Amino acid sequence: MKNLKEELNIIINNTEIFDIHTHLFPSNFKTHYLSGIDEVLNYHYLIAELLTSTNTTPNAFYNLNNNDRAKLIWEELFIKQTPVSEACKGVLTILSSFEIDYSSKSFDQINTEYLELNLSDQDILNRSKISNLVMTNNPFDLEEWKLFEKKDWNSDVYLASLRLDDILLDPNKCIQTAKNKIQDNLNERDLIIKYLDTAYEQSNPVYAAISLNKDQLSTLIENKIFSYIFEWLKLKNLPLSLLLGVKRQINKEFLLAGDGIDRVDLSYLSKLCNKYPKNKFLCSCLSLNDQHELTVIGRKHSNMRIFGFWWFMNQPTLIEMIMNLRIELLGFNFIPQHSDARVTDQLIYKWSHFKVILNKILFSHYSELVLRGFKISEEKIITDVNKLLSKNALDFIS
Ligand code: FIX
Ligand code: ZN
Repeated sequence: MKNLKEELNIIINNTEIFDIHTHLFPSNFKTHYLSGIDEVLNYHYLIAELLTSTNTTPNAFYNLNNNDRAKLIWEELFIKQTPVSEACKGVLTILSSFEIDYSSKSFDQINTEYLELNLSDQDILNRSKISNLVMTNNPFDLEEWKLFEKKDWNSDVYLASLRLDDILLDPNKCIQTAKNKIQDNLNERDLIIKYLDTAYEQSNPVYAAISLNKDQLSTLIENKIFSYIFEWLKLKNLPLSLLLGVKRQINKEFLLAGDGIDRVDLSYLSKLCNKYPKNKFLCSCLSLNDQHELTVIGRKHSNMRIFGFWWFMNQPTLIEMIMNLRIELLGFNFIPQHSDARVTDQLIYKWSHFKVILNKILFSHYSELVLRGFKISEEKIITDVNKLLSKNALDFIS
């Protein structure tokens, strides 16, 4: 075998990716599809950075149109400050990957040059080697759900997931939505299940998902509607993806950029895995505090699979530390990353940044095996990288 680092680089860059959690939509779904440098700059990670590091007030910012917001973020974070945060570096990775020499240009020039690239969503997926991605689809958001009335997009590439947060946040609204659609005299519980059945038939989801704060996690196990949903998920063989530890709107004025971290008690995750041994759970935790316990729980419950570095965890220093921990405790039996992209172009940076870390980590683990006389072949690396970037996710959801 050639130089291990180079070999790893080639294999990692040639392996197709199954992106298990995004907020993306196909380009034909014009009302929800986001792409382009304006949208990239309007990412809520960058908005939070702007609102906490400059004098711009949330009110003044949100009164601007999208293009002016993007311009302001560019001016404040990229020109006046040094764009050193992970989210800022992401923007520069995207621009430099298209060889846009941003240093000598105004924002309008950069924007024009970017638009001239005329990128389709498939161009971006190809560039990032994404074979499939999972969308976040809320069956109780009827505008968004119109996607499934359309047939002009590729449902083999864009896979659905049923996002169920609204059932906890606003059960009455969900029951009313179900009532309007089902037009049947069922009790509330049966209405929801029948509505989910319809949503399942329409969208063919690969999992259902819910994000939870501390209280929501600790009471999920006794939630009446969810006890039926767990039964339904088992019947459908659908995993439930648990996104744990988000505290929504710790700063309401920031809108989508105002969510923070909550302290969850992961013993409830273990309880769920025990109470529903035939159900499958995917899990990602938002706080660094929970990562060790989550990894240990991953060793104790075969019906739970850890995935990704969610949001505030998606920082290179944390990824490196926690991914090493996961490998040390679980081998390669977890799903190391998802993009959480909201703008299609973000796939470029989310995955290229991760690949650099993956290369470094795999190099150190393989080198340790070599020191112990273990033979690392090209085939073995291809198999491992394929597990990490695609197969582990596909196996768990099938
Ligand atoms: O709940 C989620 O799926 C989160 O990923 C989002 O709500 C969050 O706003 C986000 O974009 C994080 O990356
Ligand atoms: Zn998300």
